[in-house]
Amino acid sequence: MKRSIAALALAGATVLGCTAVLAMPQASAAAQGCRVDYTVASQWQGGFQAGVKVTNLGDPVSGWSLRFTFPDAGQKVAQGWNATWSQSGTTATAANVDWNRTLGTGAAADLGFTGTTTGANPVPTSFSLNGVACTGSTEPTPTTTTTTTPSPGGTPLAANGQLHVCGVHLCNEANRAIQLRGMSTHGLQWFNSCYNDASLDALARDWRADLLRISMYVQEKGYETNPAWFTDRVNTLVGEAEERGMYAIIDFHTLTPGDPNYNLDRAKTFFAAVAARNAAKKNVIYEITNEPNGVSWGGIKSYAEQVIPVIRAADPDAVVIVGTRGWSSLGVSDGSNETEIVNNPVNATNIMYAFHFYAASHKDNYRATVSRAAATLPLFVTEFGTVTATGGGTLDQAGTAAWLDLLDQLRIGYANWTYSDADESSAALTPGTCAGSDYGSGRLTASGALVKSRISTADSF
Ligand code: IDC
Repeated sequence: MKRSIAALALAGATVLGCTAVLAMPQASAAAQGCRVDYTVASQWQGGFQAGVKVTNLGDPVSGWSLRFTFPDAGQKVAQGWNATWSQSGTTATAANVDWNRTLGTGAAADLGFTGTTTGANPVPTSFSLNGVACTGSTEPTPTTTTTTTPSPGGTPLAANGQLHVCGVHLCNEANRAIQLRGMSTHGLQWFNSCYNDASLDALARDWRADLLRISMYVQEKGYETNPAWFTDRVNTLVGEAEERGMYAIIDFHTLTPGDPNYNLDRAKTFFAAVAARNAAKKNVIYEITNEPNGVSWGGIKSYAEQVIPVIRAADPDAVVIVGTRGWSSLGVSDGSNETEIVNNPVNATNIMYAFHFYAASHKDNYRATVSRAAATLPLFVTEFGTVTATGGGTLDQAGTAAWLDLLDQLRIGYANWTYSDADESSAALTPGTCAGSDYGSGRLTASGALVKSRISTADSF
């Protein structure tokens, strides 16, 4: 839900107030107006991190810059994201980057930055978008500020229906190649409380996610410890995604041990149950093994050829995704490449192959492999991180942008690790978020803001 007033909020949800009306357009002029939600996500001695969500309330703009003034001359933008940041005196400017150049009516860009400060840390003032003050309303028709943004064509699920693989792409019922973009849960055994009505509403409406990947670890206190509970929880989350018009990837999150055959019997039991339960649903995609490691491609293929028939017996038309060698790197992390799959594909139809990357660890040689493989193999990036492969470490903004630009260009779907409040830099939500009911912009980490800004752009279904 969009708020209808201009609010400048600090962490702790203090509404600091709305300001005077500006932007009186002439009768023939384009409607202009904007709202800014400014949130201090965290503060420390000498520094702070802020989220700046700018919502365009006027006619669509293509190319924009947001300006604001720091009341304290000691405040400086140190590093920003989702825009090109600059500062002159106390005036900071955030100019659009390529992928958020267009802001439709009601569309928002989530920007953020870390800043330095020498003293008090007051909230900036005088926000303006393309020179028009962000008062939270347009003139002269304030009613436009209370409408929620209709998503064209309804939800992703309503727009696309039952999916299938066509050539190297994922296609919708109209046989059009589509890209699904969304988020992965963290391990349900640890972060189950992060998947509730409020968080899933935010994911579907605010993030405009097409997809929820449901990561069900098998080991590490996962499925093997309580098959009935995990099966039930996965089924429930598939239904929660469906209610909100999102697709759901059921991820049988094998990791350690890396040979999926270790879990073959469990996989057959689990997939027989979830495929029977969800057969009538159009929003389900099955990912039969997360990241095979320490196992040959032949071993993975053999596993796939035993699990896929179990799924097909219950749910014949669903897309199935098969993990690849070397932690779903198409073999690259094991010194191989996609040719081992191209020369010896899984003997099944309507399947895709998984590729995973972590932007700070996996660079050009991985991108080159994906570019090449995408010409022959249907690929789905069922998991990626903006950080290092440990799930922590530095956020690699440039690497993430390079990857997502490539995936957009190739129309390869993706899910980001993770939609959780884990205390690690890959998590999209700040620690403690899931203990409350606020999943708004103020709870985003730098990674969350970056990924949300990509996922929430208009789909090209
Ligand atoms: C990581 C989690 C971390 C957890 C660890 C062990 O982020 O909290 O302690 O798993 O289970 C993957 C895996 C994914 C990893 C992630 C980051 O699919 O399970 O999650 N990662 O290390 N592959 C590459 C990176």
